[in-house]
Amino acid sequence: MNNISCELMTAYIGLGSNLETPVAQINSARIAITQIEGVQELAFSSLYHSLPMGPQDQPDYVNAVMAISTSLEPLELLSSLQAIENAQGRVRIGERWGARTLDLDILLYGNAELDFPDLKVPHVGIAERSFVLYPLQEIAPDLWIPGKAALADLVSQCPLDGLRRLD
Ligand code: ROI
Repeated sequence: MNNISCELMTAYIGLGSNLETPVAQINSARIAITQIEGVQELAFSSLYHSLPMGPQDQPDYVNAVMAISTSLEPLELLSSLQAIENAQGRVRIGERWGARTLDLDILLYGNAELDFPDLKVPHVGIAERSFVLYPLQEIAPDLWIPGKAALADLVSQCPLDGLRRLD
C-alpha cells in the first residue's frame, strides 16, 4: 500500500459575512471552495439573512451552508478555507465575535468528532446557531450530529432568532 488516500468524505461548511456586500462574499466563496483541489460541491443552501449573534453593534449577516465531498484531511481543508477567508479580505485583529467579510467554518466532517487546537468538529456552537441549523436542515434533513442529537431535534429546540431566507 502507498499512503495516497482516495477516501472521499462528506463535509459541511458554514459560510457567513456581514461586511463588504455579504451576498457577493458568499457567492465568491462558494466558487473558490469548488475550485479547491480535492473538493466537489454536493449541495448549497439558500442564502439567509440573520441577526448578529454576539456583539450587537455590527451589521446583520448573510449565512449559508454548503455540503462538499472531499479527499482532503480536516486540517488540509481548514487551511484551504482560511486561505479563501484571507483572500477575501478577512482581518483577524479586533474584537472577538466582531464583524467579518467572510467566515468559513467546518461544521461536520463525516461522522468524525475532532479536537485539534484550531479545529473542533462538530463546530462548538452548532446546536445554538439558527443560522447554521436551518440552512443545514434544508440540504440534509436526516443528518445526525455526532456526539449530540438528530439535526431535526436540534432545529426544533432552536428559535429562529430573526433568521429569514433571502429570495
Ligand atoms: N452571527 C450571525 N448571525 N451569523 C454569523 O455567521 C456569525 N458569525 C460569528 C458571530 C460573530 C459569532 N456571529 C454571527 O462568528
